[in-house]
Amino acid sequence: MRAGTEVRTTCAYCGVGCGVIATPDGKGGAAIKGDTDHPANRGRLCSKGLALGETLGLEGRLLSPRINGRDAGWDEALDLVAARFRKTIAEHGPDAVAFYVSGQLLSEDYYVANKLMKGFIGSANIDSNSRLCMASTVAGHRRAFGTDTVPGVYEDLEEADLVVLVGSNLAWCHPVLYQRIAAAKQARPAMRVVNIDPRRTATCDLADLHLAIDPGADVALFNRLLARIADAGALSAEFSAHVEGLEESLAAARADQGRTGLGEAEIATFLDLWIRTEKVVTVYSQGVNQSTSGTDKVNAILNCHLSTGRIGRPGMGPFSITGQPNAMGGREVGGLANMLACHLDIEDPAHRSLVRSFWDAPTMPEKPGLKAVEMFRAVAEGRIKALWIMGSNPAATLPDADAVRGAIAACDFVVVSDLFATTDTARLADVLLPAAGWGEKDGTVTNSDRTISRQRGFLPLPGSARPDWAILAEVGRRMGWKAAFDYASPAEIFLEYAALSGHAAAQGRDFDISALCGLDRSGYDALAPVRWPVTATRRGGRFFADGAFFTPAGKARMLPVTSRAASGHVDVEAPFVLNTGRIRDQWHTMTRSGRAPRLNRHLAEPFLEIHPDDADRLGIRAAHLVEVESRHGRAILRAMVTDRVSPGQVFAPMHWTAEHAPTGRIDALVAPFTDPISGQPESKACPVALRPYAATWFGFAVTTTGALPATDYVARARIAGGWRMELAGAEPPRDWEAFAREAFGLPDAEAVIVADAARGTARVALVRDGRVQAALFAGPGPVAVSREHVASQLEGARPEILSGRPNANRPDPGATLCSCFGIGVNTIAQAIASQGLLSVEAIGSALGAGTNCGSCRPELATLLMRCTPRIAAE
Ligand SMILES: Nc1nc2c(c(=O)[nH]1)N[C@H]1C(S)=C(S)[C@@H](COP(=O)(O)OP(=O)(O)OC[C@H]3O[C@@H](n4cnc5c(=O)[nH]c(N)nc54)[C@H](O)[C@@H]3O)O[C@H]1N2
Ligand SMILES: Nc1nc2c(c(=O)[nH]1)N[C@H]1C(S)=C(S)[C@@H](COP(=O)(O)OP(=O)(O)OC[C@H]3O[C@@H](n4cnc5c(=O)[nH]c(N)nc54)[C@H](O)[C@@H]3O)O[C@H]1N2
Ligand code: SF4
Ligand SMILES: [Mo]
Repeated sequence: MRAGTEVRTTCAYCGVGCGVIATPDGKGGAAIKGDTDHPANRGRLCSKGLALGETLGLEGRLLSPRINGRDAGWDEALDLVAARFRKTIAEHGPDAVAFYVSGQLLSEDYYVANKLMKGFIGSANIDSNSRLCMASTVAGHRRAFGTDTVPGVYEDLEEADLVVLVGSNLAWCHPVLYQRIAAAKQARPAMRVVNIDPRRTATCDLADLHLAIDPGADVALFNRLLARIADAGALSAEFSAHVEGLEESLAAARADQGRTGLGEAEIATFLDLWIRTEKVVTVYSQGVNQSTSGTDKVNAILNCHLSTGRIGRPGMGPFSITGQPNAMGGREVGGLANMLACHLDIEDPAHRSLVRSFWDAPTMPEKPGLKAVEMFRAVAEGRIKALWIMGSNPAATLPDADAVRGAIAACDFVVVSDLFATTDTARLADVLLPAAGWGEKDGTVTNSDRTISRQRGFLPLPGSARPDWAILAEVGRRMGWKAAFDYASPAEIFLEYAALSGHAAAQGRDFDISALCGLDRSGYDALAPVRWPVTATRRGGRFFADGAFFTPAGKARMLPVTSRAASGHVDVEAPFVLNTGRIRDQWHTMTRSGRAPRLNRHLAEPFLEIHPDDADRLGIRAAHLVEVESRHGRAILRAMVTDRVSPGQVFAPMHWTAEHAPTGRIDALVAPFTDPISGQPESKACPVALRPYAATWFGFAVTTTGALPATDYVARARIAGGWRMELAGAEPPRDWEAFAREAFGLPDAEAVIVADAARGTARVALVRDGRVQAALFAGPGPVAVSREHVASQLEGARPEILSGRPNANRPDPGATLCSCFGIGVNTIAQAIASQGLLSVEAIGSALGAGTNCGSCRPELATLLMRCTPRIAAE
C-alpha cells in the first residue's frame, strides 16, 4: 500500500468492531483514526484502538518458521507439520490430533481450520479460546432460540429507557459502546442504567444503581425478577403463544431460595424499574459467561425477556456482547468443537450430510470434540499427540495454567502460529509458524451486533510471515486434499462460506449471508460493513419480534433454572474468592498492547484489589506485595487496598505472563471448574488464600536492555527507549552494583552509586558513553520516586536521573490517566483543586484530558468525586 493512502479496516481488539482508517507512513508504521462511516463507532476509538499504530513495529516479530528453535524454510516446516499430523492420525486415529484456535483469527482463517479438522482429518477436536469467553452464551442461545442468535443491534442500547449491565465492565472492555450509551443518556437524562457486578468498576460511573451481587448469584436475582414479573401481571399474553416452558420456569424461579447478597430494598428498586420499563436491554458479558452456572445465568436472563416479549424490538432485548474482534465470526464458521459451519449442528445427521456433501469431504465426525479444558487434559494424558495452536496463548490464559504449560511442553508434537516467538505458549512449540498480523492480512470479522466488516492489509508481509488461512490451506494440500484447499485468496474462501450459508438457511438456520456469494474479488475488497442476515429479501435487522424461533416447534424455550453457589465458596483453607478480568489499556496477554508505551502508563504492574478490612486483618499494606495461593498455583501481586471490592473478595487482572511478570500469571491459580453444559471455565470465582509477601527490599528500575532480572518479584513494562520495572525480593542483594549489572545484563557499564547504608537505600545508574543504560532505586520499603518522571528521562538520560524526581519547577504528573494526551493523575487533581473544576467537561476544557477517545472519562469522574469534597471543606 502506498504511503499516505487511507485504508479502511477494523480494530484488532474488542468485539465492538470499530472502523479504523490507517494511513501507512511508508516506514512500517501508520497513522490511525476512527472511521466516521463505520456504523459501530462513527469515528470514535478508545485508548487501545488509538494506540494501534504503536504496536506495528517489527521488534521481536517472528519472521520465519522455526523448527526446534532453528530458522527453517516454509517447505520444510509445512512438510513436517503435514507429515507428523498424517503419521499421528495413521497410528492413533483422527482424535489423537487437535487444533486450538482463536476469536482473533479472521472468519476465512477460522473457516479453513474448521473445514480441515472436521471434514478432512475427520475429528471434531477443534476448539477455540471462545470456549473461555462466549460458550455459555452460545449454549444459552441454542437452548432458548434453537440457534446461536443475537437478537438485537447496537442502536437498541441507545433507544432503551433502561440498560442493565450484568457482569460487564463496559467502560474498560467495550469503551466505544459505553460512550454511545453515555451520550444517549446525556441526550435523554430519563434513561436509566443499572450495573450488576460484585465489584464497583469504572462502569458504575454511568449507573443510577449498582448492585454488588454475590459472585455467581445472578440466577437467583433473575429468578426473583421472573417471579415478580408474573406477580406484577407483566407477563406478555400475546408473546406467550411463541414461548414454551413458562410454567416450569416460573415454578423453578419461585422455588429458588438462592441468596444474592443484596438488600431487599435495592432488589425491589431493580425489579420495579425493570418491570415498569418496557424498553429494557439486558447487556451481559464475562461475569455471566465465565461461571459454573454460566449457561443457566444466560437462560435466567433470556427467560425474563421472553416472558415479557421484550425481544427483537427497538430498544429492548437480551444482548450478549462479544469479547474478541471475531468471537462472533468464529461462532458463525463453527469454530467450536460442538458446532458445524453456518450454525449447523454436529448432532444433526441432515446437517452433517449437508456440510459433508457441500465440502465434498471424505468424512464428518458424528459427535462433538473435546472442549478447551478437556482438550488440554487430553494433551496432558497423552491422548492428544499432535496439537496446533493458532492465535491464542493458552499456557497463560487457560485455568490451571501451570498444568496446561506442562501438558503442552510434554506433548509429542506442538505447532504454534503466532506473531511472536516469546509468548508463554510459543516458547513450548516444536514448530513455530510466523503468522501475518493486523494490518498485514485481509479478511472479515463479525462484531457483537452481527456486523461483518473487512480487515484490510496496509503493510507488506514482514519477513516470510503468511496469513493464517494460507498456512492452513498449504497444510491441507500437503496432507493430500489439494482440491478442497486450493484457495488463492480470502475472497474465494468467503464466497464458499457465503454459499454454504444459503444451504444452511434452507435447513432452517438463522445465519444467512447468501446474497454476498455473488461478490467478485473487487466487490469483496470493497465490501462495506454489513449486518447479517444478508439475503435477497432481508438485510441486517433484528430477530424474533415476530415470534419465529429456530427450534423444531418454532417456539422459544424458557428454561427452568435454579441458582447454585459458585465453586469459590467451598474451601475453608482458601477463604477468599478470586475474581479476575481486564484493565482499560491492555489486551489479554499484552503481546501487542504491551508494546505501546502509552498503554503501559495507566497500570504498569499486576495487582490485587483487596478490601481495607481484609488487608488490615491480614497485615497487608497498600503498595506492598501480597502472596495469593490456590490449590493450583501461587502469585505475587501488588496490593491495591480499595473498597471497590467487598470483604472476602479480591480481584486481579488477567494480563500478566512470564514475559512481563513471572509471578503475575493469574491463571496459574484459577481452578479448572467448568459449566456442565457449555464447558466454559469459571474464571471469576476461585477459592484462594492470602498473606503478605515478606519482601525485605523493593526496587524500581528503568533500563534500555530487555533483560528480565531473576528476582523473586519482577514486573516490567515497555516505555519509550526501554523498559520500566518493579522489583522485590526476600533477601536483599549484598552488593547493589553487582546486582544491577547482572540483573540488567550490563557487565561492563560504568556505575554511579548513591547509597545510604543506615537506611538501606541505594540508587545505581549504569552508564555507557555518558548515557544511562539502567537506573535502579532500591530500599527496604516500596520506593517513592516519580516513576513517570524517571521513565520519561530514560532516552538520552544522564546520571542526574538518580535524583528520582523532577526539578522543583516541574511537578510530578503521577500515573497517566488520559493516555491520549499523556496527562497524569496528579496534574488533574491539582487542576481540580486550584481551578475549582466541577465536571469532566471542565477538566477537558482546562487540560484537554478526556476530550479525545474518552476512555478515561469514568476515571476523571471518580477523581472529581474524590477531590471535590476536599475543596468544599477547605
Ligand atoms: N481493555 C480490554 N478490553 C477488552 C479485552 C481486554 O483484554 N482488555 N478483552 C475483550 C474480551 S475477549 C472480552 S471476553 C471482554 C470481556 O469484557 P467484560 O466481561 O466486561 O470484562 P471482565 O473484566 O472479564 O469481567 C466483567 C466483570 O464481571 C464481574 N463479575 C465477576 N463475577 C461476577 C458475577 O458472578 N456476576 C456478575 N454479575 N458479575 C461478575 C467482574 O467483577 C468484572 O467487572 O472484553 C473485551 N475487551
Ligand atoms: N483468569 C482469566 N482468564 C481468562 C479470562 C478471564 O477473564 N480471566 N478471559 C478468557 C477470555 S474471555 C479470553 S477471550 C481469553 C484470551 O486469551 P488468549 O487468546 O490466549 O490471549 P491473547 O493474548 O489474546 O492471545 C492471542 C495470541 O495470538 C497472537 N496473534 C495476534 N494476532 C494473530 C494472528 O493474526 N494470527 C495468529 N496466528 N496469531 C495472532 C498474539 O500474539 C497472542 O499470542 O482469555 C481467557 N482467560
Ligand atoms: S472499543 Fe476500542 S478496542 Fe474495541 S473495537 Fe473500538 S477502538 Fe477497538
Ligand atoms: Mo474473551
